[in-house]
Amino acid sequence: MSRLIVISNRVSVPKAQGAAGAQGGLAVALLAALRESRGIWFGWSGEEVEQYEGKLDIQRHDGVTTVTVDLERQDIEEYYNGYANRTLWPLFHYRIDLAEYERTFGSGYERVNEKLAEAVAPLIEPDDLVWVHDYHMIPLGKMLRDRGIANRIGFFLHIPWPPTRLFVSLPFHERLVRTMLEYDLIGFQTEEWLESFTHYIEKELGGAIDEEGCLSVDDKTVRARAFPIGIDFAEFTEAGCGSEAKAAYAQLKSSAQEKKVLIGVDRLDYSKGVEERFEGYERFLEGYPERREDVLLLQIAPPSRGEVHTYREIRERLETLSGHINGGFAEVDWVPIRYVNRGYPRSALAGLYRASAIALVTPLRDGMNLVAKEYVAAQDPEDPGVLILSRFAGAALQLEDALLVNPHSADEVSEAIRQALDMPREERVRRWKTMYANVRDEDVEWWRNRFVEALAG
Ligand code: ADQ
Repeated sequence: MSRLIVISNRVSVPKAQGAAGAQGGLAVALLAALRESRGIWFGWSGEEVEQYEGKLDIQRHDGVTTVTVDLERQDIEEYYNGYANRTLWPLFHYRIDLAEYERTFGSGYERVNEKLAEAVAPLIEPDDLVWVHDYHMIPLGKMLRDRGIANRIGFFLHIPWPPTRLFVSLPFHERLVRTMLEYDLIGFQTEEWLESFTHYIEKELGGAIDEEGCLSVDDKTVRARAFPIGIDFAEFTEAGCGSEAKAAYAQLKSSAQEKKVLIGVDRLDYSKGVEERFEGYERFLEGYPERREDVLLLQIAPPSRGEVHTYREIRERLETLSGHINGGFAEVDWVPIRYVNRGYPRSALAGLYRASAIALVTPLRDGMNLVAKEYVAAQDPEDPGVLILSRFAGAALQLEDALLVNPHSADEVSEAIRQALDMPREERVRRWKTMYANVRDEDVEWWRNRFVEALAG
């Protein structure tokens, strides 16, 4: 088995025993593969340093080596807060209205990718498989090639790839995509994002695609395929049986007092459609006044990327909107929205999901969306809840038995809530069963193995 080198913006250091529940499913899956292959996980430490010197912080925990570097202020501003989160993130989520095309962001992004390539290249040995993750690191493979790295290098994009007509609004788009031709394998979450990418290759670069998914442009070829990511099913199910999950379940059940709970769990981000969700819920409260007091919406959304202005704005807008809805509809003993601005460990989330009759997962655009899968995994097989899922989430291509909605339409969201509340148990069980089989079988290990095998083969 070849040694695996994982490269991503941030590195997850293995946690001490007992704290595993706090670690994301992706981290758990990658750490398991790294442990088996005695691999290395490389990336930014998340820390700032006065002056960048490329000093490596090498640590070994539980059979895994992690190697991190600190970045200086300007690097973090231009590469992370700038190009990654203010240019690529909005553009790739179809929000060209929010995308900022600052020249310094683009040059900072390339500069930091060069620094990271320079730092990691000496660690790579001839038989290693190199796996680069996500939009922070798109050109990294090319920068490794420039340093003589001839290994197999794969890239996986966790977020959507935008349609060509939007993507070409990015200055130097061709330069960015041409760096991707240096990979051996490029993975997308769904066929839809893969299609957008191949469309760009054909229309803008005059490339050709064969039946195997090999793209060729001039003298370069690269394989591109869809590899939908899953959750760490075994770990999540186990967490759901633990005391933390049970306590969260009991607490929500008792405080809901027989009302049906609708749950939303999101990182606070405009792509997640939380405002539109609140509006859909408000439409439901207006349209079905007699059912108001049967329901409550629990929205969990911890702040993210606090340094980026847009994120402060969305937080303020959500606070105003939930205040407006609560002000307009609340009774002495009932408040329609409980808006909680903090994160929870996934073990507690498992209990909250199980206690909720409906999940509202309504992103305006999402690479995959693991919350939808976690909700399905957490349900009681005898009495499962209903998943209302945006058709614009990658997960909708696998979870076809969810109630699929257009998250921009308050009417559709409202109607789906009504339909979910009225859905007979047999139908809930039938829909849940097929989704559950998918979430269980196409889990994060399945995803990781498919990618690594395709890269190695
Ligand atoms: P994210 O945009 O972060 O990830 P998502 O897949 O929904 O989105 O969530 C990732 C994890 O964060 C889940 O395990 C979830 O439980 C946790 N989480 C989210 N909100 C939380 C909250 N309020 N409190 C506690 N935990 C919370 C990106 C892409 C996605 C893609 C993933 C994985 O944007 O489309 O599914 O990567 O590839």
